[in-house]
Amino acid sequence: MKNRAWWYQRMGIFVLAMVMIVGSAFLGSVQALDGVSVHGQLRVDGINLVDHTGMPTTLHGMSTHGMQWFGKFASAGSFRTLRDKGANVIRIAMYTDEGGYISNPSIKNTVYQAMDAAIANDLYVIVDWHILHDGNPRTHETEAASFFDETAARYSHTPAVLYEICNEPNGNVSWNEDIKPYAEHIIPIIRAHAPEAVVLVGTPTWSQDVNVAADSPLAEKNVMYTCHFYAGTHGADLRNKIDAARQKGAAVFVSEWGTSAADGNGGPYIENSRQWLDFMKQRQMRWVNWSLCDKNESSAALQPGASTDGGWTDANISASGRFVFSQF
Ligand code: IDC
Repeated sequence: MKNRAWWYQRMGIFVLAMVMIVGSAFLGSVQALDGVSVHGQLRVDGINLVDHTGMPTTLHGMSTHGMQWFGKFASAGSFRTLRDKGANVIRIAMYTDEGGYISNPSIKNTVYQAMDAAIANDLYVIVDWHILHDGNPRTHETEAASFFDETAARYSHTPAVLYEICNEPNGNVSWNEDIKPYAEHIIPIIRAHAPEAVVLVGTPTWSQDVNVAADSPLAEKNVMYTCHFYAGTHGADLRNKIDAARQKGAAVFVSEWGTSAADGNGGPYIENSRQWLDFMKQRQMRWVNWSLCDKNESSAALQPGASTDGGWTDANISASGRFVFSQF
């Protein structure tokens, strides 16, 4: 004969097991539904990115490598795989230089296909005007104006798109003389079609001097200033700049970071990366990682030869990719 206490204990175990099963199924579905259909139009509230209900919302996902080289990885299959792993944003890096848009404007068609594939997977998508060796955004300002006019008109119907108007200003470039006037020209062009779109603005020194932008912020609403870091190169000094900018009221977004050193190689520096991720998590900030490609460099998330259509096994994913995907 089992006594009453025995039956109570069994019932307790059964109820606990049911709670755990139902709970984990629920959490799993929340994670998979962290996309545009849940959060809708994002906006900037103080220093935070919030969703259509006003809830602080974090974007976390991958940046493509240069679309002119690795555009094939920006496919519906890869994006579905990333989404299933928990990502909710994709950044499409359209280089201006190095065989990108300036010499080959038809690259925009590959970019639009990639944006459509991300949107079809319920992902947010950042369209990135990827200046790099052309360090001053004014160098190709005319082309930027026409690209963003066309792109914002094309995507005005969806809350999925964020506009990153200059990847990394660098060299002889000033916030007040170059980047800010450039942003004041480009943002209204975007807003004419997509009045509520969130716009990400690069900062001097390869998008590190967010504190400089914070001293002279843009008057426009729904703007975030970008900070980029590479875990093998940047540490506490750059984190302090982010805190200084936020204390001045500037919203900061990490639209690119790598587990490697700043040249895209070395490492991956997993412990330094963890410090950065903890720092961001504590501030309800998240990130976009460089990069979704199979190039033989340590910042690449995939191993050479990985499928361009997703469905990767562990063997197809690099050390960096395994760490980053586990952090979505
Ligand atoms: C790097 C790529 C590398 C490519 C190089 C030049 O990883 O394969 O040869 O650009 O095009 C950035 C830039 C990003 C860089 C990356 C790593 O935004 O374009 O990619 N990086 O160097 N800023 C800091 C680091």
